[in-house]
Amino acid sequence: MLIKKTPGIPYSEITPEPLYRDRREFIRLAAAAAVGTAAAIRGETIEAQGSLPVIPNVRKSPLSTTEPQSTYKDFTTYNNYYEFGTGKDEPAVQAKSLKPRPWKLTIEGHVAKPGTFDVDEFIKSYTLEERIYRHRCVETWSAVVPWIGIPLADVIKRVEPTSMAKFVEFVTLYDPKQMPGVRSPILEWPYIEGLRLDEAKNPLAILAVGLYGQILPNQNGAPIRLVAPWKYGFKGGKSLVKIRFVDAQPRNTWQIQAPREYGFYANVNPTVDHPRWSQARERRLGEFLPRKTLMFNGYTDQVASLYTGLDLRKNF
Ligand SMILES: Nc1nc2c(c(=O)[nH]1)N[C@H]1C(S)=C(S)[C@@H](COP(=O)(O)O)O[C@H]1N2
Ligand SMILES: [Mo]
Repeated sequence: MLIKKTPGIPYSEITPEPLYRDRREFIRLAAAAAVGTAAAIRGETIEAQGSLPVIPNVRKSPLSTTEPQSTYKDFTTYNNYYEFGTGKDEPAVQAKSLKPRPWKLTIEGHVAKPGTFDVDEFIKSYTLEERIYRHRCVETWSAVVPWIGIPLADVIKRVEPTSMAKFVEFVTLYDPKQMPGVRSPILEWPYIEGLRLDEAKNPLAILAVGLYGQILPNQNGAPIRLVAPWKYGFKGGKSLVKIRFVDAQPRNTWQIQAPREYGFYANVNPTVDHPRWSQARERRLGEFLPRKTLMFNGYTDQVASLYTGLDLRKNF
Protein backbone atom coordinates (compact mmCIF):
# COMPACT_ATOMS: atom_id res chain seq x y z
CA MET A 1 0.00 0.00 0.00
CA LEU A 2 2.87 2.25 0.78
CA ILE A 3 3.99 2.41 -2.81
CA LYS A 4 0.60 3.78 -3.81
CA LYS A 5 1.16 6.85 -1.70
CA THR A 6 1.78 9.73 -4.05
CA PRO A 7 4.44 12.17 -3.02
CA GLY A 8 3.26 15.77 -2.53
CA ILE A 9 4.97 18.17 -4.90
CA PRO A 10 7.70 16.27 -6.69
CA TYR A 11 10.99 17.77 -5.60
CA SER A 12 11.81 18.07 -9.30
CA GLU A 13 9.30 20.90 -9.47
CA ILE A 14 10.89 22.94 -6.77
CA THR A 15 14.51 22.17 -7.36
CA PRO A 16 16.58 21.08 -10.37
CA GLU A 17 18.55 17.80 -10.56
CA PRO A 18 20.30 16.17 -8.77
CA LEU A 19 18.29 16.74 -5.61
CA TYR A 20 15.54 14.63 -7.13
CA ARG A 21 15.32 10.92 -6.55
CA ASP A 22 13.80 8.97 -9.37
CA ARG A 23 10.62 6.98 -9.11
CA ARG A 24 12.33 3.59 -9.05
CA GLU A 25 14.35 4.66 -6.08
CA PHE A 26 11.26 6.06 -4.41
CA ILE A 27 9.52 2.71 -4.79
CA ARG A 28 12.58 0.93 -3.42
CA LEU A 29 12.50 3.22 -0.40
CA ALA A 30 8.79 2.71 0.10
CA ALA A 31 9.33 -1.05 0.01
CA ALA A 32 12.11 -0.67 2.54
CA ALA A 33 9.65 1.19 4.74
CA ALA A 34 7.61 -2.00 4.97
CA VAL A 35 10.45 -3.53 6.96
CA GLY A 36 10.70 -0.38 9.02
CA THR A 37 10.68 -2.08 12.38
CA ALA A 38 13.63 -4.27 11.54
CA ALA A 39 15.46 -1.21 10.24
CA ALA A 40 14.82 0.62 13.49
CA ILE A 41 16.37 -2.27 15.38
CA ARG A 42 19.42 -2.06 13.12
CA GLY A 43 19.60 1.68 13.78
CA GLU A 44 18.56 2.73 10.31
CA THR A 45 15.90 5.26 9.44
CA ILE A 46 12.58 3.58 10.01
CA GLU A 47 10.66 4.92 7.07
CA ALA A 48 9.84 7.96 5.02
CA GLN A 49 6.32 8.06 6.34
CA GLY A 50 5.42 11.51 5.13
CA SER A 51 4.48 12.59 1.64
CA LEU A 52 7.18 15.17 1.07
CA PRO A 53 9.99 14.91 -1.49
CA VAL A 54 12.76 12.45 -0.65
CA ILE A 55 16.32 13.75 -0.35
CA PRO A 56 18.87 11.64 -2.23
CA ASN A 57 22.62 11.19 -1.72
CA VAL A 58 22.61 11.31 2.05
CA ARG A 59 25.62 9.88 3.83
CA LYS A 60 25.03 7.87 7.01
CA SER A 61 26.84 9.36 9.96
CA PRO A 62 28.71 7.42 12.65
CA LEU A 63 27.41 10.06 15.07
CA SER A 64 23.93 8.50 14.95
CA THR A 65 22.31 6.73 17.88
CA THR A 66 20.95 3.22 17.36
CA GLU A 67 18.05 3.78 19.77
CA PRO A 68 14.55 3.13 18.40
CA GLN A 69 13.25 6.13 16.52
CA SER A 70 10.16 8.13 17.26
CA THR A 71 7.45 7.83 14.66
CA TYR A 72 7.18 10.41 11.90
CA LYS A 73 3.62 11.10 12.93
CA ASP A 74 4.49 11.80 16.56
CA PHE A 75 7.40 14.05 15.69
CA THR A 76 5.54 16.08 13.10
CA THR A 77 2.36 16.65 15.11
CA TYR A 78 3.81 17.61 18.52
CA ASN A 79 5.78 20.78 17.93
CA ASN A 80 6.76 24.15 19.27
CA TYR A 81 6.64 26.86 16.62
CA TYR A 82 4.98 29.91 18.14
CA GLU A 83 4.73 31.75 14.83
CA PHE A 84 2.01 29.17 14.12
CA GLY A 85 0.34 29.02 17.52
CA THR A 86 1.33 28.08 21.05
CA GLY A 87 -0.47 24.72 21.16
CA LYS A 88 1.73 21.73 20.39
CA ASP A 89 -0.73 20.43 17.85
CA GLU A 90 -1.17 23.81 16.14
CA PRO A 91 2.00 24.09 13.99
CA ALA A 92 1.17 20.88 12.10
CA VAL A 93 -2.08 22.52 10.99
CA GLN A 94 -1.26 26.22 10.84
CA ALA A 95 2.22 26.03 9.30
CA LYS A 96 0.60 24.99 6.03
CA SER A 97 0.63 28.72 5.23
CA LEU A 98 4.45 28.85 5.30
CA LYS A 99 6.05 28.94 1.84
CA PRO A 100 9.49 27.38 2.33
CA ARG A 101 10.47 27.63 -1.34
CA PRO A 102 11.87 29.70 -2.94
CA TRP A 103 13.86 30.81 0.11
CA LYS A 104 16.90 32.99 0.67
CA LEU A 105 19.49 32.36 3.37
CA THR A 106 21.97 35.11 4.21
CA ILE A 107 25.30 34.56 5.95
CA GLU A 108 26.84 37.80 7.19
CA GLY A 109 28.86 39.53 9.88
CA HIS A 110 32.49 38.81 10.70
CA VAL A 111 33.24 36.45 7.82
CA ALA A 112 35.54 36.77 4.82
CA LYS A 113 32.93 35.25 2.50
CA PRO A 114 29.41 36.48 3.30
CA GLY A 115 26.57 35.86 0.87
CA THR A 116 22.91 35.32 0.17
CA PHE A 117 21.99 31.94 -1.21
CA ASP A 118 18.99 30.21 -2.69
CA VAL A 119 18.36 27.56 -0.06
CA ASP A 120 18.28 24.61 -2.46
CA GLU A 121 21.49 25.72 -4.18
CA PHE A 122 23.01 26.07 -0.72
CA ILE A 123 21.85 22.59 0.34
CA LYS A 124 23.11 20.98 -2.86
CA SER A 125 26.55 22.48 -2.44
CA TYR A 126 27.20 20.45 0.73
CA THR A 127 27.48 16.76 1.56
CA LEU A 128 24.33 15.86 3.46
CA GLU A 129 24.41 13.49 6.40
CA GLU A 130 21.75 11.56 8.21
CA ARG A 131 22.12 12.08 11.95
CA ILE A 132 19.85 10.05 14.17
CA TYR A 133 19.86 12.15 17.32
CA ARG A 134 18.18 12.17 20.67
CA HIS A 135 16.15 15.40 20.67
CA ARG A 136 15.09 17.01 23.90
CA CYS A 137 12.18 19.41 24.17
CA VAL A 138 12.42 21.80 27.06
CA GLU A 139 9.00 20.91 28.37
CA THR A 140 10.37 17.49 29.42
CA TRP A 141 9.56 15.59 26.24
CA SER A 142 12.14 13.79 24.14
CA ALA A 143 12.33 12.00 20.81
CA VAL A 144 14.77 10.14 18.58
CA VAL A 145 14.86 11.75 15.18
CA PRO A 146 16.62 10.80 11.94
CA TRP A 147 17.59 14.29 10.79
CA ILE A 148 19.20 15.06 7.46
CA GLY A 149 21.55 17.97 7.69
CA ILE A 150 24.67 19.88 6.79
CA PRO A 151 27.41 19.80 9.43
CA LEU A 152 27.46 23.39 10.68
CA ALA A 153 31.26 23.20 10.89
CA ASP A 154 31.39 22.74 7.09
CA VAL A 155 29.41 25.94 6.58
CA ILE A 156 31.56 27.86 9.05
CA LYS A 157 34.75 26.68 7.37
CA ARG A 158 33.55 27.82 3.97
CA VAL A 159 32.55 31.36 5.01
CA GLU A 160 35.84 31.91 6.86
CA PRO A 161 35.03 33.70 10.13
CA THR A 162 37.47 36.48 11.03
CA SER A 163 39.09 36.81 14.46
CA MET A 164 36.23 39.17 15.43
CA ALA A 165 33.67 36.33 15.23
CA LYS A 166 32.97 34.94 18.71
CA PHE A 167 29.31 33.92 18.50
CA VAL A 168 26.85 32.85 15.83
CA GLU A 169 23.35 34.30 15.77
CA PHE A 170 20.50 32.43 14.06
CA VAL A 171 17.67 34.64 12.84
CA THR A 172 14.41 33.06 11.73
CA LEU A 173 11.67 34.26 9.37
CA TYR A 174 9.32 37.00 10.50
CA ASP A 175 6.45 37.37 8.05
CA PRO A 176 2.99 38.31 9.32
CA LYS A 177 1.52 37.32 5.96
CA GLN A 178 2.59 33.70 6.35
CA MET A 179 2.62 33.46 10.14
CA PRO A 180 -0.65 34.02 11.98
CA GLY A 181 1.02 33.69 15.41
CA VAL A 182 3.29 36.73 15.07
CA ARG A 183 0.31 39.08 15.24
CA SER A 184 0.27 38.52 18.97
CA PRO A 185 3.20 39.78 21.01
CA ILE A 186 3.75 36.46 22.85
CA LEU A 187 7.45 36.57 21.90
CA GLU A 188 9.75 39.22 20.52
CA TRP A 189 9.91 38.56 16.77
CA PRO A 190 11.82 37.40 14.88
CA TYR A 191 12.71 34.33 16.93
CA ILE A 192 16.49 34.36 17.52
CA GLU A 193 18.99 31.84 18.84
CA GLY A 194 22.72 31.84 19.37
CA LEU A 195 25.74 29.63 19.98
CA ARG A 196 29.31 30.36 20.92
CA LEU A 197 31.52 29.94 17.84
CA ASP A 198 33.24 26.86 19.30
CA GLU A 199 29.87 25.28 20.12
CA ALA A 200 28.72 25.96 16.57
CA LYS A 201 31.86 24.25 15.25
CA ASN A 202 31.23 21.12 17.33
CA PRO A 203 30.77 18.14 14.98
CA LEU A 204 27.31 17.42 16.44
CA ALA A 205 25.80 20.76 15.36
CA ILE A 206 23.93 20.63 12.07
CA LEU A 207 21.72 22.75 9.89
CA ALA A 208 18.86 20.31 9.39
CA VAL A 209 17.12 20.28 6.01
CA GLY A 210 15.16 17.05 6.33
CA LEU A 211 13.95 14.23 8.54
CA TYR A 212 13.00 10.57 7.96
CA GLY A 213 14.53 10.74 4.48
CA GLN A 214 12.45 13.67 3.30
CA ILE A 215 12.63 17.48 3.22
CA LEU A 216 11.56 19.16 6.48
CA PRO A 217 7.84 19.58 7.08
CA ASN A 218 6.97 23.24 7.70
CA GLN A 219 6.12 22.63 11.36
CA ASN A 220 9.61 21.25 12.03
CA GLY A 221 11.35 24.31 10.57
CA ALA A 222 11.38 24.14 6.78
CA PRO A 223 13.43 24.73 4.77
CA ILE A 224 16.43 24.87 7.14
CA ARG A 225 16.86 24.94 10.93
CA LEU A 226 19.45 24.56 13.63
CA VAL A 227 19.88 21.27 15.55
CA ALA A 228 22.29 21.06 18.52
CA PRO A 229 21.37 17.73 20.16
CA TRP A 230 23.10 18.27 23.51
CA LYS A 231 20.86 21.29 24.17
CA TYR A 232 17.17 21.69 24.88
CA GLY A 233 15.02 21.80 21.78
CA PHE A 234 14.39 25.51 22.03
CA LYS A 235 17.94 26.19 20.79
CA GLY A 236 16.91 24.89 17.37
CA GLY A 237 15.75 28.02 15.56
CA LYS A 238 13.33 27.08 12.77
CA SER A 239 13.06 28.43 9.23
CA LEU A 240 16.36 30.33 9.29
CA VAL A 241 16.81 33.40 7.11
CA LYS A 242 20.10 34.72 8.50
CA ILE A 243 23.21 33.33 10.13
CA ARG A 244 25.26 36.18 11.58
CA PHE A 245 28.81 35.94 12.93
CA VAL A 246 29.02 38.46 15.76
CA ASP A 247 31.47 39.56 18.45
CA ALA A 248 29.05 39.67 21.42
CA GLN A 249 26.73 37.05 22.92
CA PRO A 250 23.41 37.27 21.05
CA ARG A 251 20.16 37.86 22.90
CA ASN A 252 18.14 34.70 22.39
CA THR A 253 14.36 34.76 22.31
CA TRP A 254 13.53 32.62 25.36
CA GLN A 255 16.11 34.40 27.49
CA ILE A 256 14.55 37.75 26.56
CA GLN A 257 11.14 36.32 27.32
CA ALA A 258 11.92 34.70 30.70
CA PRO A 259 15.54 35.23 31.81
CA ARG A 260 14.97 33.41 35.10
CA GLU A 261 13.82 30.30 33.27
CA TYR A 262 15.97 30.20 30.15
CA GLY A 263 19.64 31.02 29.80
CA PHE A 264 21.93 31.36 26.83
CA TYR A 265 23.48 27.91 27.03
CA ALA A 266 20.41 25.67 27.38
CA ASN A 267 22.51 22.54 27.83
CA VAL A 268 20.44 19.53 28.82
CA ASN A 269 21.22 19.24 32.53
CA PRO A 270 19.24 16.94 34.84
CA THR A 271 20.77 18.60 37.92
CA VAL A 272 19.46 22.10 37.23
CA ASP A 273 15.70 22.35 37.58
CA HIS A 274 13.61 24.69 35.51
CA PRO A 275 11.87 27.03 38.00
CA ARG A 276 8.53 25.46 37.12
CA TRP A 277 9.49 21.80 36.68
CA SER A 278 12.15 19.17 37.36
CA GLN A 279 14.63 18.45 34.59
CA ALA A 280 15.63 15.06 36.02
CA ARG A 281 13.22 13.02 33.94
CA GLU A 282 11.75 13.13 30.51
CA ARG A 283 9.08 11.35 28.54
CA ARG A 284 9.80 10.10 25.09
CA LEU A 285 7.15 10.52 22.42
CA GLY A 286 5.26 7.24 22.10
CA GLU A 287 6.36 5.92 25.48
CA PHE A 288 4.45 5.80 28.71
CA LEU A 289 7.09 5.52 31.43
CA PRO A 290 9.44 8.42 32.06
CA ARG A 291 13.20 8.07 31.52
CA LYS A 292 16.07 9.56 33.43
CA THR A 293 17.45 12.58 31.65
CA LEU A 294 21.12 12.30 30.75
CA MET A 295 23.66 15.11 31.13
CA PHE A 296 24.14 16.87 27.79
CA ASN A 297 21.37 14.59 26.52
CA GLY A 298 23.85 11.71 26.51
CA TYR A 299 26.45 13.58 24.42
CA THR A 300 28.91 14.26 27.25
CA ASP A 301 31.88 12.65 25.50
CA GLN A 302 31.48 14.92 22.49
CA VAL A 303 30.68 18.24 24.19
CA ALA A 304 31.79 18.37 27.85
CA SER A 305 35.15 19.91 26.94
CA LEU A 306 33.34 22.98 25.58
CA TYR A 307 32.29 23.86 29.12
CA THR A 308 35.31 23.18 31.32
CA GLY A 309 35.60 25.97 33.85
CA LEU A 310 32.06 27.20 33.26
CA ASP A 311 29.63 27.02 36.20
CA LEU A 312 26.72 25.19 34.58
CA ARG A 313 24.35 26.18 37.40
CA LYS A 314 24.87 29.87 36.69
CA ASN A 315 25.23 29.40 32.97
CA PHE A 316 22.09 27.37 32.38
N1 LIG B 1 11.24 30.12 14.69
C1 LIG B 1 11.02 29.35 15.77
N2 LIG B 1 11.89 28.38 16.06
C2 LIG B 1 11.69 27.59 17.16
C3 LIG B 1 10.58 27.79 18.01
C4 LIG B 1 9.67 28.82 17.67
O1 LIG B 1 8.66 29.08 18.37
N3 LIG B 1 9.92 29.58 16.55
N4 LIG B 1 10.41 26.99 19.12
C5 LIG B 1 11.61 26.34 19.67
C6 LIG B 1 11.26 25.37 20.70
S1 LIG B 1 10.71 25.98 22.17
C7 LIG B 1 11.44 24.01 20.50
S2 LIG B 1 11.18 22.91 21.79
C8 LIG B 1 11.85 23.47 19.17
C9 LIG B 1 10.92 22.36 18.74
O2 LIG B 1 11.36 21.77 17.54
P1 LIG B 1 10.55 20.51 16.97
O3 LIG B 1 9.10 20.92 16.88
O4 LIG B 1 11.12 20.19 15.62
O5 LIG B 1 10.76 19.43 17.99
O6 LIG B 1 11.88 24.48 18.16
C10 LIG B 1 12.47 25.71 18.56
N5 LIG B 1 12.58 26.59 17.43
MO1 LIG C 1 10.68 24.29 23.64
